[in-house]
Amino acid sequence: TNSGTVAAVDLGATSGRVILGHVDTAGVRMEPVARFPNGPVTLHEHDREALHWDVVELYRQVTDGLRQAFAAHPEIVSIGIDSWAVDYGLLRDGRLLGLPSHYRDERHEGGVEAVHERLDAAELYARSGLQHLPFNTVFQFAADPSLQLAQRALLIPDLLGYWLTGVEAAERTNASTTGALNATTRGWDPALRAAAGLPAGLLPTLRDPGDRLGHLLPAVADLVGGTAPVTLVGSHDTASAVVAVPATEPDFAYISSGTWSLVGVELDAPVLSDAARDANCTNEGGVDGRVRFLKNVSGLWLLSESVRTWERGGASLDLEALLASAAAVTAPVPVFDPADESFTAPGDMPARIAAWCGAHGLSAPASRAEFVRSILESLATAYADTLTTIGAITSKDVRQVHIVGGGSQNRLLCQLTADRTGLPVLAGPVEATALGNILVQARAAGLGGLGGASLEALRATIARTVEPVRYTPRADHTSPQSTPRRRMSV
Ligand code: ADP
Ligand code: LRH
Repeated sequence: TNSGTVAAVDLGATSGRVILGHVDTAGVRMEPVARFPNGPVTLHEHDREALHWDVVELYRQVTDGLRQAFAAHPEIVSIGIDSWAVDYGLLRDGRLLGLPSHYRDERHEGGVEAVHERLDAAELYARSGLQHLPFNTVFQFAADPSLQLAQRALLIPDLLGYWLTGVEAAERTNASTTGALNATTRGWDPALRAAAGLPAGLLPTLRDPGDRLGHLLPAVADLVGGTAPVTLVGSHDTASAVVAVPATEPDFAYISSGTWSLVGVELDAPVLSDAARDANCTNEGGVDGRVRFLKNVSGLWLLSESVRTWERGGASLDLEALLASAAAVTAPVPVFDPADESFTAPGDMPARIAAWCGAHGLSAPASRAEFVRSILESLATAYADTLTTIGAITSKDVRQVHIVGGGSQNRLLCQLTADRTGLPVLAGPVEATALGNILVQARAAGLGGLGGASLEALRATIARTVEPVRYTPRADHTSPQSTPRRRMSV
């Protein structure tokens, strides 16, 4: 049959969802089934508070969502799972060895030095092509006291896939965020594995988006009230989001905007030059062997964590109203570096932003509205600087910028991005990640005439289905020549 329904499980760092995709030759229709919160859980550990993911609760929410999905649509032909990158669970005898660590847990920093002692930063980059982030999986491994007890490490979507099917695998796009995958061969790299101190056999066999992982285990099928195979998708959420960029021309850049902002372009081969490494750009694996050449420049975490701080003081804040007040700010606000590592851990974000400004000779924002404006100006400036750098490194002539994900609903951020880049911004879809997840499953199942379709054909399907909101650069708001790490007021 040419039409059918698939279920996408998309786990973001702030929320998870189960969304059905009804696919036919006209396009894709999404039907949200379940949405649930996600976030760090703090647990005391000897002399400190450690950040974890409650993956057991996520499993419960996912199976609950699938139960609702099967109740509404028993005909579901496939299930696909994606999540945020880098984090993993350790298994021994098939059993989880403790709750996975959260990438914002500070323990990982101890792993950086240990890995660098074995392979210096240049050699690491030459092999993995990965942006240095202190929570890259190899650094987490090197700081993980349970590693020597473990027989297997499974990244989060692979862990959920294992619990659903009993099959262990490492989906390749997400594996590319570990720092143990070779950017050129796209296989596990023995030198990188050794540098992270990984026991033999810890990392499972690599598999690709579109491969079938396995059928639901009988006990799981009972639990969810139906059955279907689990199909591997771009299980790194950003890989799925990039599949669903509604681009109709080749020379586009994308910003996948949520907790993080992933700013970049799609290439056919990795760029491992000194310039790429100096700019801290990453070569992550995309669906169909494409390279996601991008940079993680932090994201709306800065805003959500500020809101959380203010709400702890007793206020109850409406995001729309806060963004409207930020849009009305006319006073100059400081532009700070959103990727500064002082903003990584949970905590009082406005105080940290004020501290950054103080340390760099800038006056701190004076009100909540100014803080929000400063965050969005700083993100938009970082986007523009990053696209300038990426354009220079890749010689790609970027003509338009697609913003996808939750942040594409932020009209002020989209407009500022158009102003700072001087390029038209096309905003949406909001649920790009789920759409990319759905499309890769639909292609594997041959739904909607998509069997064997190229990424371009998948994107054309998205472009037929969703109409992005267009933002045009305002001439009088375009900033002068962008330079990296600009530290002045706008
Ligand atoms: P993740 O997948 O990382 O959990 P999402 O793609 O779901 O993130 O994006 C979440 C972000 O989207 C929020 O932090 C918030 O800033 C933004 N957002 C969500 N809803 C709105 C809205 N109605 N208007 C503006 N921004 C929004
Ligand atoms: C976005 C994301 C991003 C990674 C980060 C850890 O959700 O997957 O691509 O850098 O989480």
